[in-house]
Amino acid sequence: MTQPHQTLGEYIIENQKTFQYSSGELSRLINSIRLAAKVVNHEVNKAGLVDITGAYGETNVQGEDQQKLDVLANELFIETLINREIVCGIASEEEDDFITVKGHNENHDNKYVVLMDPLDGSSNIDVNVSVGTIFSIYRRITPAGEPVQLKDFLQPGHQQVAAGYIIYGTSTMLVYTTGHGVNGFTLNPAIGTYYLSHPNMQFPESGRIYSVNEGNYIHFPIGVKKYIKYCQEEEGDRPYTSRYIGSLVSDIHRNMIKGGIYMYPKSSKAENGKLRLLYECNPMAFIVEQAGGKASDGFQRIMDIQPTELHERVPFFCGSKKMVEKAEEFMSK
Ligand code: P6P
Repeated sequence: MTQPHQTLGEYIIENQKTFQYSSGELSRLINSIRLAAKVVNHEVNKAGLVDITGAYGETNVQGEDQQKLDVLANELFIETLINREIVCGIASEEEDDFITVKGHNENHDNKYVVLMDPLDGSSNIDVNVSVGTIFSIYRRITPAGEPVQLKDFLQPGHQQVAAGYIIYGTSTMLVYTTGHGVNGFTLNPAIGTYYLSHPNMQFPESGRIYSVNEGNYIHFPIGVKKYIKYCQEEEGDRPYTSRYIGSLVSDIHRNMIKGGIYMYPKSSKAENGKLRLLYECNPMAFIVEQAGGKASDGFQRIMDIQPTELHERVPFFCGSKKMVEKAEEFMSK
């Protein structure tokens, strides 16, 4: 009989000592995300069956129609994180401002802040395309005991202590890093347990997949246009294959397994691109770099960017190291 895969719980306990500041709180934080993800997974998987899909009739701070599952996922993760009394603050794509969280005795002693996109790619829900949750975890930099402040959330990505995503696809996976490599856990929905299915994930150094919304081609900077044409030329291992799901977690997860580059460049329609630095680009960049890949805005490392506001957007080039470097070469000319 093959050795059963390690469960997420067993993995966390075994690697507890490698967590920086291993007071067990980060483990409990990851566990709370694991629990909320199971509930969201249940709701996402039955979305077509009950009147829970479709727009919620509200728009979020991004001006995007809020899908009902967006709102539900946001509320579920916030509630779970607050109940576990580990975080002092939460920021979410679905919340205009950050949420201050008090501890059990009304104090502000909790050490961590969580930033998240509770359900990225939610416009895909009604067409049954996979979506994802993205989370980013920092230690607060303001003194414990005081209410969390905006500066606790505006830390550069290289300060993250953990980051991860859940992909609600043909199977549900939790993929995360605490700075010691990237591991993927697949949920067995029958028993509600995650198993270590993808240990030590490595981003292939190169690949033959490029992911970009080519419908925006005419609006891209000339360097991006020239890189896309480079991908399409008949030479060596090119032309590459174009694969774009329109769901960030799905596109990057596929490229991390097969090799490839994901691009959301700036354009004449969106001067800083579309993706948010704090709860989309930074966590994905942490994961991609920990797996040996690269993530930049076309010019500088994503995780070195000093954030200035919660919902700021940045251009995003992310994936196989050699492919990102080639794209940056075209951008620099
Ligand atoms: P476009 C989903 O809304 C999202 O934030 C990412 O998940 C996805 O990669 C991107 O936007 C798709 O944007 O403009 O190509 O539809």
